[in-house]
Amino acid sequence: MSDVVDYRPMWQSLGLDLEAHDLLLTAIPQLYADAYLSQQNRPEGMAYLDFVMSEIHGLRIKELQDHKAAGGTVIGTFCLYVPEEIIRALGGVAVGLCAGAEWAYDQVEQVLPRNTCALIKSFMGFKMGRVCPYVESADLIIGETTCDGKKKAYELFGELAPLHVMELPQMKRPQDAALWRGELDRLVIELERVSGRTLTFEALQQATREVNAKRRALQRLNAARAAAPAPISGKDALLAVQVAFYDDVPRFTQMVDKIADELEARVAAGSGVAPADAPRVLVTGSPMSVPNWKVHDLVEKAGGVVVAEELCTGARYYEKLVAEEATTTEGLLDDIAAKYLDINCACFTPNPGRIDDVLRLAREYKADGILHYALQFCAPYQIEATTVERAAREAGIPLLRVDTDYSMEDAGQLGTRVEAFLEMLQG
Ligand code: BJ8
Repeated sequence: MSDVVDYRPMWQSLGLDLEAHDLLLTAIPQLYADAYLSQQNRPEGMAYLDFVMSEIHGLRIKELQDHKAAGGTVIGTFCLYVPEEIIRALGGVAVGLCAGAEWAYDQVEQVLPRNTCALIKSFMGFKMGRVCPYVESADLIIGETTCDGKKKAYELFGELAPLHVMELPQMKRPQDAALWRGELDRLVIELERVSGRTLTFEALQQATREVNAKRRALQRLNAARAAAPAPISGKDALLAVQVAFYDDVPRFTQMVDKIADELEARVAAGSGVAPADAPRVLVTGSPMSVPNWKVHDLVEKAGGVVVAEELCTGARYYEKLVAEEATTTEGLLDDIAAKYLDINCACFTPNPGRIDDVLRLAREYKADGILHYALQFCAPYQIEATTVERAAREAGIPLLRVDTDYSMEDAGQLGTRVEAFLEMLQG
């Protein structure tokens, strides 16, 4: 946090538990320093993301308060299927609320079973423990019917915060697409109510262009990772997508484009962050929210390099764009609905698109191996791991399955498995 500005009055006005919040703010910089600042030869442009991280509960929250004071709204989201374009077009700033750290589990386990995935326990814990200024800044939080755990947890979460739940179908047939399109209309009505504004074509078109530009910048940054040696660590690339969920969109786009310029120059010069023969790993599975850097950290500290993520905090976030040619609001909403339904989450059945994506990304990024990461008790990803593993075997790509949570208790054991996997890849 900044040494200069005292944010405590702001946190207090948001209703945070200041003592608990202090504890959280002591833990994250240590984690960050160990995982991030210890890296060698990072792109200079990463200084921006270091700064954003250092102000994650400070300056960015102040910006959100200023935005609200100027008549805008802050809208919290938990899932990639929630269209940021519509939120922005109605004067909202979208902020991703998934949390990647254990918090207030003693309180959470009074209302949720212990064997609930860490992502759900964590978002409930951040709310029940009153330590997240993003949750407390939100005028509305949007949930979605993805996995059963989230769906049922939202019923309890909705008792604590203003919540709107979108019904996400679990198949991709024409009738499912029609249902989903209707859910976008329902979202527009709810956001118009909360913002007091009316959706216009011009605003939706501009928001679509801005969010696409953000995705294009991330596409550029990530495309450079296909080179050997990799010009940026997997950890840094993961951080860029994590920050994309809550940073100011045009500013973030500009800064990521600068990092991409730097990476393209590194590729041209043949310089990188790891030796050219370092084992290259594709990571696929459950999302990784800040400050969940555990798996990338283990791989890269063991001498490997993560070159791509088939994750919601990875390619699923930036690969697909919304078509920009529509000339009416309805047409744009159709295109937004189509783009978002085209995300391949394991909550869908069947989900062949994800298998195709994993194999394609492994090829494009010249991965030597695939690490399948699932949160414990995340049935969709833990079960789909079997299908991914079979496909990888058929394609001749070694795969390591890692089921874990947010604690560091298994780090030693996981580290040993990761090291053995990397050795095998080096053959
Ligand atoms: S689009 S991955 S963000 S639903 S980890 S809560 S699935 S039990 S988060 Fe997700 Fe949207 Fe899909 Fe992405 Fe359930 Fe699994 Fe927990 Fe999960």
